[in-house]
Amino acid sequence: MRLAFITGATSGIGRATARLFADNNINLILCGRRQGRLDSLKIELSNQVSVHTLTFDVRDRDNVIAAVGSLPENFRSIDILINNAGNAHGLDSIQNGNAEDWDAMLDINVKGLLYVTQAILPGMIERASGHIINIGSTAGKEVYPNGNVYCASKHAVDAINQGMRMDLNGNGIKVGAVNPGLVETEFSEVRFKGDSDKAEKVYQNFTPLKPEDIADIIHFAVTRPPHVNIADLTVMCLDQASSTIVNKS
Ligand code: NDP
Ligand code: 8X3
Repeated sequence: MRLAFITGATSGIGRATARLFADNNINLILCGRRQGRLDSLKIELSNQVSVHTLTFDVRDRDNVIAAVGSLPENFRSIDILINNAGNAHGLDSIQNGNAEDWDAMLDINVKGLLYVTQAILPGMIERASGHIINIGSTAGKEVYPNGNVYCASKHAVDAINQGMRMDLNGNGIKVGAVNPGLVETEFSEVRFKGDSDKAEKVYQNFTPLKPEDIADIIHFAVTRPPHVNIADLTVMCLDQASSTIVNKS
């Protein structure tokens, strides 16, 4: 059985991926900051697969290293890394932007992804085997008004995904990105700092993607034959044509 390490498993895309992987006999290391949610998910999925949880903030490099270093022997051979933890913080013009939001997005979405990857890669390189999936976004392919720094963080994920694939070429490790458009998760709740009305409006009057849709695509990517690597995949709901064009009629 393969073993997957999923960051941001407490919610949305990460949690849906954990559930689908469990349904398909992939053992799990589930990560996030909310210990209670990790505990519940472990209870839910432990009758299907082996589950280990790690509670850490991806922004804290020492914690990332300590968490990965604390893995028990039977959870050390990680086959799949899903670099999913991330969020938008705020939706403001550059002139009205909040520097703390900028720090959060760059520290979590970009530096956190790098810290986790750096902690896990040595084992994959040693075994000459592994699969890394970076969760980017349509915001990493185009910029939308007031999306400035979130879009920059996801453009960075796009660049890192390409760079990782080049640098790891010849090491037996697959690297690819899945770039979703609008997915109804806690994403907008976080972006709007708990303003549920504002968050709900983002997904009203059209049918957005569900986290399970993205989990399905991630599972497709990790079940291709050994010689096939999904390098870069963008997915939107039927009603979305770009970041700013969404059919809400
Ligand atoms: P959610 O808010 O539902 O989930 C975000 C996950 O990231 C949570 O499990 C959260 O766990 C984790 N996370 C956030 N900050 C940290 C941190 N500092 N340290 C560790 N874990 C953290 O959002 P989504 O599921 O939608 O987002 C998942 C990924 O998908 C993100 O990278 C996002 O940018 C991307 N994405 C989302 C889209 C959407 O429309 N929803 C579209 C395109 C991409 P916890 O709070 O427990 O730490
Ligand atoms: C999430 C999609 O359009 O809200 O990455 O930025 S969007």
